[in-house]
Amino acid sequence: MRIEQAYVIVTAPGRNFVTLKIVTDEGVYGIGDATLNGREQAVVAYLEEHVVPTLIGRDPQRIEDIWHYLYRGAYWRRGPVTMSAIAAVDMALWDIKAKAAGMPLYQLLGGKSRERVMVYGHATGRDIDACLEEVARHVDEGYRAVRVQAGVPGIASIYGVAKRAGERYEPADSDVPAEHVWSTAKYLNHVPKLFAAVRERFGDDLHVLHDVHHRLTPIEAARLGKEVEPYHLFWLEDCVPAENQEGFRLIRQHTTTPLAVGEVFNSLYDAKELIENQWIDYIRASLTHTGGITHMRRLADLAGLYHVRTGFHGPTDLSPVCLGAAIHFDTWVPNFGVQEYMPHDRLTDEVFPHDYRFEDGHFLVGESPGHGVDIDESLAARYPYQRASLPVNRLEDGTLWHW
Ligand code: CS2
Ligand code: MG
Repeated sequence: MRIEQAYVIVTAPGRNFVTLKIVTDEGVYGIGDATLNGREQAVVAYLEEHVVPTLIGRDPQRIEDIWHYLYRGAYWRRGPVTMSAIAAVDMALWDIKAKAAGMPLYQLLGGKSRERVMVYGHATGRDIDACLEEVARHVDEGYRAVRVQAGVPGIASIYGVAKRAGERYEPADSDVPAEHVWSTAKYLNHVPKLFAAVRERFGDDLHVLHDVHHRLTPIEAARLGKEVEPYHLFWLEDCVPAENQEGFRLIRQHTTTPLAVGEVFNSLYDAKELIENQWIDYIRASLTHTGGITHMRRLADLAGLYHVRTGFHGPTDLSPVCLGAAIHFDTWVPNFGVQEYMPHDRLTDEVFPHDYRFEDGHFLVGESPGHGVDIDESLAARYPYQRASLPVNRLEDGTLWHW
């Protein structure tokens, strides 16, 4: 089998998605997700200029060799653009291998470790009451785990909270980055009240999660972790920026609230100290941004040695291709924790037909050969790329801060 053709498809059925399609001389093809929110065109150029020309004529069954060829052959290792491009190739090649074998991807990985994959949904509201209504809606829809984010009095707009009631929050929503104003003091005073209200109304059984979006320092994160301990969070996510992995040592010394991190990571090396020192409980990387299935299974295996479980990133800005492949991975991986789920809109689901199913707070993996997600290219062509950007935060005195 040889790779005959490879090309990139950019489509924006509501938001941008970058898909790599690899076609073989035997007619079998595979697709991979290369979407890097707000930086999509950088990955398109990387793939078209530097990756696709090197793939033509290669044996697509040699996934491991092609991964190392692209990783080492670039000389410039790692980084989100490089690793998203490699991931798209990797995902497409696993899709091809599984189709050629006539098996769903999870079988090639080692078979089922579980019958279904627990997900967490997103409840957001401008204030605590509105947020509780959203949590209630998720519980009614069968979710066992819900991420809870609410507006904070005195902060006009918060990334991670929907702008209007009933709407979902959209990570990248403006042509150039919007600038929000942030107050750590107001936030820290408010979050424990939110979780007290959640436990009061929904009792102890619901898994509740919270995302800090990298906005605290380690000692502030330690305070938050301690103060929400009575409400038994499933996890506290991205409580500090993780470039300095040592920061988690300090947080860990102070709190038993489980910690999750990793959605901006792009390689195992970003997480190595965090895992080996047992400073975290969940690794949140995604197949798309972290080198695909080949690299993520190394990361998951390392994590498993240290009791760290997976909790893959699953926002709307990763395409159904990534989500579909992740559900196969989650079905197999022994140290699974939870899968994030922000449902794609109807149009996106039409552009990317798939065989995974959401039922009763869980995903059920499909049985069709490959990762079970396809792309309708003629429909995709109707929705051209539209630039969109993630926001930034400034402190009240104007200092540029994290999201
Ligand atoms: C969020 C994401 O899903 C999450 O936990 O942090 O919405 C994230 O901000 C976006 O994927 C960024 O593109
Ligand atoms: Mg997050």
